[in-house]
Amino acid sequence: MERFIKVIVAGLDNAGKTSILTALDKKYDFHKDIISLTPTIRVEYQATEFLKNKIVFWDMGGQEQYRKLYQEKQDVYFADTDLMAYIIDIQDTKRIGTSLAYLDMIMHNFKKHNMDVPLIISFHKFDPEFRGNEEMVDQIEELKENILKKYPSFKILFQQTSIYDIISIVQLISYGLSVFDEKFFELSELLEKYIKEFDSKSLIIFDKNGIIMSEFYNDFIEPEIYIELLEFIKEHLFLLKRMQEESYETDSTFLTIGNELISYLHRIKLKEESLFVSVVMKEKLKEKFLEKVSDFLSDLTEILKTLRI
Ligand SMILES: Nc1nc2c(ncn2[C@@H]2O[C@H](COP(=O)(O)OP(=O)(O)OP(=O)(O)O)[C@@H](O)[C@H]2O)c(=O)[nH]1
Ligand SMILES: [Mg+2]
Repeated sequence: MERFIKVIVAGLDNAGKTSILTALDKKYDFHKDIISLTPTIRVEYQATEFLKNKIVFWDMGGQEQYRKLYQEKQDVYFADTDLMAYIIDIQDTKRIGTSLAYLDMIMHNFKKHNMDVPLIISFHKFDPEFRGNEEMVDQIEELKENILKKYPSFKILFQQTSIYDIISIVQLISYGLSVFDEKFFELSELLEKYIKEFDSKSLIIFDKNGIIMSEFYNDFIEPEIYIELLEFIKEHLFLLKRMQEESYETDSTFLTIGNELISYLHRIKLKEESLFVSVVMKEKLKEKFLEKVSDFLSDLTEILKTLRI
């Protein structure tokens, strides 16, 4: 049951849409590509795959003349949208009102044509240095409330993103895509169960392109290991790309970076598709993990088999 999924990526000019798509495509070593980006002219298309589906991102250039054009030719641009990622530059405080007005214009089109489009709204350029910034966090909370109130009939998810935090970018698209299959809920329950059994820090299932199908984090992640954990996950994105590109002999590998944590990456082959399990845990729990991992992998495979892959 292959299908095309049309994902509109919209927001004002300079919001960071093309940067997000570039980062998503490359996963690492993309900063030099982002520095040389120029404003998008009308729409650029970028295709990828998620499970058996072909996803086409419509990167909608956000300059004023294009926003007008989209409004005039709504049928061309907004028809058959399966998902919209709307990008708000949270550092461009002066233009947040303009951005909300543009969002409203698009929402108006969806309503007019009875299109029930799920949305993922990203507060972008939420760079790591803003994490503890209360003023910004409060502003984001207020924006979320207002948006939810304004569009009560739409399914809306929110995410904070920054190109300096590649995982936030991967999550943005992953959350959006997970609305397409209810099996993702079962997957999430399984991860919740096993993260407890392993007492691991994170448990993530990636598809072959590094899109997160499901993820779970331990409630207790010590601040001093947080950065290390993210490094491991980044390393896994890198490694799974290599496992895909080169013919890797083994299907699983342990990595050690810091002095407390270790990580495990395992490739599961299903029909023609490869999926990846990423686990980060304390080194001292490795033996316990190895005792249970085969149960986990077989339970997981059972669920994955029922997904449309
Ligand atoms: N600080 C910061 N800057 C970012 C981030 N993402 C993108 N940028 C910068 O924002 C600028 C605009 O990025 P683009 O991706 O070209 O913006 P766009 O939304 O595609 O703009 P249009 O194509 O004109 O609609 C670039 O200079 C990027 O380097 C981010 O997360 N943090
Ligand atoms: Mg652009």
